[in-house]
Amino acid sequence: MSCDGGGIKAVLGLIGIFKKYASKDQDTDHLNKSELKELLQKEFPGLIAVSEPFFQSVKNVNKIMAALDHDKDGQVDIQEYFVTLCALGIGMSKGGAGCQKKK
Ligand SMILES: [Ca+2]
Ligand SMILES: [Ca+2]
Repeated sequence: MSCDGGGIKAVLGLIGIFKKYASKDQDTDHLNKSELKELLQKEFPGLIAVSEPFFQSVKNVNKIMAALDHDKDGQVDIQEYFVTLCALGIGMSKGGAGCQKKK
């Protein structure tokens, strides 16, 4: 498989972001609460302010974790991470630029 396409590079970049933060403790396959918080703050700044219903209701990392942790094991795995990105991408595609802050 060629890895030269923009789409492949974008997906690899998203995987790289997950691994960068998931690897801050010994469990490199999952984001714990602090890893998730750091990922969201550094890679998705302003996400909570994005006017998407999925994120509007979340006020703290506990609620974010609860929303993303579909299998309720207390951590976010790569599948849960990509499900979240899908929801975000769909919301952003419907909302135009997607990174406008709600007034
Ligand atoms: Ca981890
Ligand atoms: Ca989980």
